[in-house]
Amino acid sequence: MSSIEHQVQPVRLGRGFWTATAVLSVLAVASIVFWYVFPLERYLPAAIVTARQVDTLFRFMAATGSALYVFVAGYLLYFAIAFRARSSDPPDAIGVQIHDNHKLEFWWTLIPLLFVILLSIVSVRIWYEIMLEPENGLVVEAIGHQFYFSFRYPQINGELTDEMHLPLNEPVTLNLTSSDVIHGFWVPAMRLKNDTVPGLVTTIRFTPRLPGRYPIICTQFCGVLHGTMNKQLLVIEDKASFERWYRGWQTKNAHASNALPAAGGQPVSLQGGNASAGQTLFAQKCAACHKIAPFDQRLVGPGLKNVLHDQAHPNLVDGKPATEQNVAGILQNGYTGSMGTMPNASANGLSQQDIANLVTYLNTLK
Ligand code: HEC
Ligand SMILES: [Cu+2]
Repeated sequence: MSSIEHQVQPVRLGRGFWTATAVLSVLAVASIVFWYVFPLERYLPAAIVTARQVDTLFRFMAATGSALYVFVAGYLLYFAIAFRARSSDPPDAIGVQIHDNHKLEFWWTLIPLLFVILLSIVSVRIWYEIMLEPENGLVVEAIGHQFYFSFRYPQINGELTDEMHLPLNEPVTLNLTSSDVIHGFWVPAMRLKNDTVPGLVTTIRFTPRLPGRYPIICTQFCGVLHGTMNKQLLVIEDKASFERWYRGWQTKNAHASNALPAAGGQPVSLQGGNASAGQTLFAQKCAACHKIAPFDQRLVGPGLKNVLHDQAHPNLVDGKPATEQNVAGILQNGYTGSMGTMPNASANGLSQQDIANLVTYLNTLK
């Protein structure tokens, strides 16, 4: 028998094939059931409302993925064994060469196509639920540093560097940014994760639903001590405990705002400030680093549109209340904080009159 004749033998799928199919079907169904009964939340609590939606998506993908894997890997094994070379085969025997099977090709295109469409519908629905979290509520900032996260809260001076506390069942808007390199803010229990990028503010919204203490982990390799950025905790607690914690920090950090701005010990005189001269100066000396836009819209430094009239940021970056005198203090002395360095008056080439003009101008913006 020549090897050419050998090639045209039709392939027969015997009893073995149907047995294998039955076994694989049982395994596939078992893997689907496994993912739907597996107690995910026992191993990874769902700390926020939308965490459960993400779990729904995860279960769906894991179940369908495992079932698919069972069939692909199972048939691969079955065919490798069923069609193996036998010792009775001639030494030059080659396997059956098959071209084109329109029926098979039709189904293996259609089924994955339908599956991918279904997957995108489920994903988009869940994505919308995550994006549609309420916009009001507590606004918190988390800032990545080498090698820790710091947190800013409305009406608490300065930055907190130990834990991030949030009240139960209240919508949160979390603004993320970085002071040095790219970090990744990840709380596995929230199922949400976002990079913190210098010069950019990204926002995530969520509602805590389960009290507890959950690790915050950095997910971008950010330097030698990157691996240590998993020590801080997100603490979700009832409203009363949160209020106690919040007031505690307000009192503890209160002194920061009581210090007077010093221009070499002397307050800067704001007499005779001219707003339009200030506006011109701003375009020349400040616009490279600041937009006339809300605080969160950063270039290098924060947006300055509401700097003197911002309910959400009653304090300046140095923790002092947003008064004309304190803004003048920052222009005079500069300030290095979590976002970078605001140059002082001599670096910016500002006279006392320039400072008065700039502050007067900033005060006209709302
Ligand atoms: C090289 C970039 C740079 C330039 C130029 C610059 N700033 Fe800044 N400024 C910053 C940074 C960065 C911060 C925030 C510092 C921090 O908290 O880390 C800041 C903070 C401030 C703040 C405090 C804002 C707040 O909400 O607390 C004010 C006000 C301010 N700058 C005004 C000005 C003015 C007016 C000028 C122009 C004379 C100017 N800056 C020029 C980088 C700059
Ligand atoms: Cu990091």
